[in-house]
Amino acid sequence: MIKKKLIRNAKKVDKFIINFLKKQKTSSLVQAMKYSVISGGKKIRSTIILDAGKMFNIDEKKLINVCAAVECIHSYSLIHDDLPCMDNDVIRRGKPSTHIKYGEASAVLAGSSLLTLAFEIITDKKYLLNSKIKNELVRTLAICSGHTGIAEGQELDLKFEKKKKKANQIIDMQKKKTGKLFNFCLYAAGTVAKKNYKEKKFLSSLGEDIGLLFQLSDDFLDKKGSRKLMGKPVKKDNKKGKSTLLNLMGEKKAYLYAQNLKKNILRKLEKHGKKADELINSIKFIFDRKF
Ligand code: GRG
Repeated sequence: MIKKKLIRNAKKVDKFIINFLKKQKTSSLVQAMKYSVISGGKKIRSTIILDAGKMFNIDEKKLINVCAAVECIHSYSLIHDDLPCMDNDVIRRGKPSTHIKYGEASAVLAGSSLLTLAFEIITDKKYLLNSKIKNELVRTLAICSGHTGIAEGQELDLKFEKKKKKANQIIDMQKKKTGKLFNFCLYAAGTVAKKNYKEKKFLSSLGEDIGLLFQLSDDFLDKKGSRKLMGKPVKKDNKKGKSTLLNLMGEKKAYLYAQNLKKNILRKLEKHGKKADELINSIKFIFDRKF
């Protein structure tokens, strides 16, 4: 069931991005951008956005730009993450990483172009949201991505290598590196649904917890998962001396921590009743996933 939903949503987002790029002037970077963002990955963040939209009765058409923008930022972060100066990974989504396929310079530029494309997509004239909402989406996406968000998370992740860090430092780093984009996913659905400040704050924090859960399962999959299903090399975290909760606490304690985190997330969604069913299914997938 969840697999079908992921594929259906990924197709919609891919189609949107292809059409968006088609309407722009072309460039020598488009191929590398498409290589990274189209037909690659689970597009789980888009599914989370659309699930949250269902909770608030929002038409998918009102969220598709947000999904596409988030996937552009996500793919950008993966291109840069794979570079030799960062995690130095040569395989991503079962194929050569973007810098292996197109060279480092083009990969850096394709990544940067996906970052800016995200903002072009949200501010597009044809995206029929009022300017105030678009402005809020742009501002929040920028904050979540930049030096207090994903970029800082990545900086800390690299700095923490081979260092003994405390649980709260690792949680803070992972909530930035991975959690901030999930934070934005829920916040954006709340913003389009015109929720009040308190509700949006609640959604941000819930999204960040979902992101942390996602990262925890990623760390487990690095240790115990299949390279084939993951589409990327596994068993790297130990070799690189990555600071993860799994490395710090050991399997049993880290699993209990993740299980508890999942329970708390699901409890917070109870107030939305059946309308949260799709989101709940996706969160269960995040916890149990094998890819
Ligand atoms: C975004 C401003 C900005 C800077 C980028 C390089 C970098 C700074 C950040 C890296 C962040 C990173 C790699 C976080 C890990 C998140 C994670 C677990 C990614 C894997 O996500 P999946 O499984 O990937 O959703 P697919 O392939 O399915 O899309």
